[in-house]
Parts: sequence; structure tokens; C-alpha cells
Amino acid sequence: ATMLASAVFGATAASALTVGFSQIGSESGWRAAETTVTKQEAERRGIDLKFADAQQKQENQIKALRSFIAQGVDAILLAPVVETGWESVLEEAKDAEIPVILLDRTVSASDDLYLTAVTSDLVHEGRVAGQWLVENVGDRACNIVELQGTTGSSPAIARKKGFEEAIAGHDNLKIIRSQTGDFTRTKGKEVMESFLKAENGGANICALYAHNDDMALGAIQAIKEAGLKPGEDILVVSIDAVPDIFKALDAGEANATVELTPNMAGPAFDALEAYLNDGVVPPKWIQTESKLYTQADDPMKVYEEKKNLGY
Ligand code: GYE
Repeated sequence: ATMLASAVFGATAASALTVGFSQIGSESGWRAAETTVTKQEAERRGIDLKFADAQQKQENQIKALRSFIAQGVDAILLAPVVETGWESVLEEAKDAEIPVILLDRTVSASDDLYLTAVTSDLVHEGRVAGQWLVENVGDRACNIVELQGTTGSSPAIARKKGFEEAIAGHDNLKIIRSQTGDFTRTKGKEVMESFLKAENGGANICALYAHNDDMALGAIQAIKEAGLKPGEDILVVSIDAVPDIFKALDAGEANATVELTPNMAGPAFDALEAYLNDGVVPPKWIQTESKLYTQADDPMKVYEEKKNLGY
């Protein structure tokens, strides 16, 4: 009967889907855009999306997942705030035969506990950022300060690792300070202020590596308030490619960013519909692209394009 229904009604079969989405919160411009795009993609496909904002707390995400399971949703999208501690709730979803798709961050649990993960190569992003610095700093000694993402989150762990790999063997590049800015503008600014104070008003700092653009944008503000020129006195490299970083690139106040698409839901829903309607089992990892942008890439043009993509 199911086969007949999907054969007769085609795309209408998918319109009956109910999907729960446990989102982390709204810490960054990128995160807000991902939420917008997910809602748009659901609407476009006739998917009934149940949205839960966890306000950065894993316990809220676990509660949301249990509530989705109790409601008997057809599938769950999970953007996991941290990497560890998901086994029990993912097992509960598995026992209930509800497929879970991870969005933008990974978990340390066994991969048979979820259907697939739609993410970028988070280590590669860090490597691309580090390579940009290696290539643009040349032979001079360069002290780097690092603003890490949320402690225990897969992007904070992986972006640190990739960056360190890229600068390894270049002894003139050294990370002198590294602290979390929780992926927010406010904390990025605060922590950068403390770095500047501790490092001779910034005179000892050659470059900033921020795990996302929002923290970089907060730090740019701090650098300006300290009387230095971001992008010149202190090089700024970060990740996400949110619209505002293109304004900073255009103004010469940022130097490079690695793009992360906010459209994780498109590939996730494609995989889910193929799985539920046609039994197509997706690969465990659906990888999104990572592209480097610099001041040479017509930043204001990209800014305009970005504004139509959920930002
Ligand atoms: O880069 C950052 C966000 O999980 C990869 O989370 C994502 C990161 C993104 O808050 O801006």
C-alpha cells in the first residue's frame, strides 16, 4: 500500500513527513541563517518541522529529542552543541526506529546511532585558515592569538587541530594565546580585549585566528578601540563567510574567511526523503564545500549575494 501511495501521489508522500529539529541556539550569524534556511527548506517540501531552540545547553537538546521520540516524529535533525554524551538518547531514537541526521557538527558516538551527518570538513577549514597565514606572513616572526569556538564542540576541536597542522613546521608562526569566545561576537570582543591588554596593547600580536566570523567581528572592534588597524597591524582570519565579514574584508579590516554554507538542511532532507520513500541508504558523511575568500574576491558583491541565502 505504501508503494502504491508513493507511486500514485509522487512527491505528496513526502509532504506527510514530520521532522523534529533540535537547534543549538542563535550564537552566531551563521547559526541564525542555518535556522532560517532549514525552516524554508521544510516549508518548500511540505515537511512539518518541529523546531526546538536549546539555548546552548545539551540537556535541553536531550529533552527535545526525547519529546520528539515520544511524539513519534518521522525523523530528527540534531545540531549537537558538544561532541560527547549522546549515546543514550541516540539509542532511544534507534530503538524507536526514528532516523537521526546530524547537522553541521559531529558526535563521538558510534556512527550506527545516526543515519548520516551533513557537515563540512571541519579540520580542513582550520588547515585552509592556517595555510593562508603561512603563505601571507612570509618569513617574519608572527605571534598568533586564537579565539576558540564553544568548548567541547566538534568545530572548536577540529578547527584548532587543522590550524595547528597547517602552521606546524613553520617556526616563525606561534600561537601565544588561545581561549574560547563561545562563537559569539560579545565574547570574541571581550577575550580579544584581554589578549590586547596582556600583549603590550597588541604590539606583540601579529595575527588573530578566530574559529568563526562573529568572534572575529567582535575582535575587530576591540582592535580598533585599542587604536590599532585590524587587517594590517593584526591580520584577521576566520571561518563561516557571513555577510558582515565581507564588509570587513572590503574595508581592509579582515583578511580571509573560509565559507560554510548555512544550507545543511537541503542535503539532509534530500537524503531523508530518498531513505524514507525509496529505501536509499545515504553515506555516513555528506560533506559540504569549504571555499577561501580574501580581500581580492570582490567582497561587496559576495556580501550582496550572501544576503539572499538566509542571512
Ligand atoms: O561555524 C559557528 C556556529 O557548528 C560549524 O557553529 C558550526 C559552527 C559555525 O555557531 O558560527
